[in-house]
Amino acid sequence: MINGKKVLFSGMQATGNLTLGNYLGAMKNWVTLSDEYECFYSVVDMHSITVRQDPSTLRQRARKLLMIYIAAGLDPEKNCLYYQSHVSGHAELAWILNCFTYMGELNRMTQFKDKAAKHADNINAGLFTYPVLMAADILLYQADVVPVGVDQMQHLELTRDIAQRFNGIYGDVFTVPEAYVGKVGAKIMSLQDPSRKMSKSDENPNASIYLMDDPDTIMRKCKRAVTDSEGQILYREEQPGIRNLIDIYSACSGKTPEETVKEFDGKGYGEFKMAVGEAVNSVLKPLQERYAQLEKDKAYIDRIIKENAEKADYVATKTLRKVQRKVGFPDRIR
Ligand code: ATP
Ligand code: LTN
Repeated sequence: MINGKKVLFSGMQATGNLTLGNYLGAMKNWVTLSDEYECFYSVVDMHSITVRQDPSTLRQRARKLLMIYIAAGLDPEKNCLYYQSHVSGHAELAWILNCFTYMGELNRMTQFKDKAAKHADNINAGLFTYPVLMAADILLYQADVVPVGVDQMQHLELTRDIAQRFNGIYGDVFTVPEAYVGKVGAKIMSLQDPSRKMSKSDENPNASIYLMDDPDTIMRKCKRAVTDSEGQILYREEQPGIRNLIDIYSACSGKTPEETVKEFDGKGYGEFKMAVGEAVNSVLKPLQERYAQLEKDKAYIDRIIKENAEKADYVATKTLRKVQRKVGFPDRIR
């Protein structure tokens, strides 16, 4: 508990161009939950270097991502938005937790297997212990809840196992966190192949809507979205393309999929696709406008970065000192 509220932690990597999937699956829920919890949203740049990065691109993208957090509606005066690399406790706790995590557990992680296959020339130890750093992120802030998309559930289970193992040995040190997965939009699919998830690393630009796409591009991508020849707008497995568009429309307009189906009963695909494009634009336009404003205000963003890093560091250090004592490191002499 901080300020009488439960704690929420989540993070996103600053790699690639953010998609509508990232927004509807993760960021939109962050905004909804931000009043109820004391929130920490990190730009996890330390996770990014598990895959080779160009330094200046990484720096630019990290700053952009932080501004997108704000543009998406997270008030940086109320929510702690910060860079992971500015708080040294993440690396320090990760080291300790590495000594409480088994090789066998890390070997089972499907994201490691996928990324190792994708980057066969650089299977580094950081890629392997990535989930331990993620556990450290969450446990440092004693988070009660962690909103993520479905693909991160396995890492969250491991975090819970590590926390329980540590608590079993040393007493109640860590809060054991719960995952939060949203109801609508938890898995947005590719517009060109609705059997695959919309991903920022897709080579085909028509497969994803990017958060910074202009209105005409968004309309064009929606019009070209792969559907079927059934001719009916129904929410069912047999029509994965239409189902995905219903998910997108519902998530953007705040309706349930059932309400959307009713609204478009008897209408054609062309008309529906136009409505989807307009709904996406109505969500992304204000985000893009706020982002353009923020880009002009360097001093404001710099102040946010500095103040929030200090706030995060204060909370993180409190947990870290407790953990260091528990494992038997000597006290610091003041
Ligand atoms: P990559 O395509 O490079 O694997 P990614 O697009 O999956 O990246 P991440 O940085 O791994 O993005 O994910 C950030 C957050 O967005 C996570 O919480 C993830 O679950 C969520 N997310 C990513 N893609 C989607 C999607 N298509 N639908 C819903 N949520 C998503
Ligand atoms: N592994 C996550 C990003 C991430 C994260 C976290 C999410 C790193 N640390 C802590 C939630 C909580 C990803 O690839 N999407």
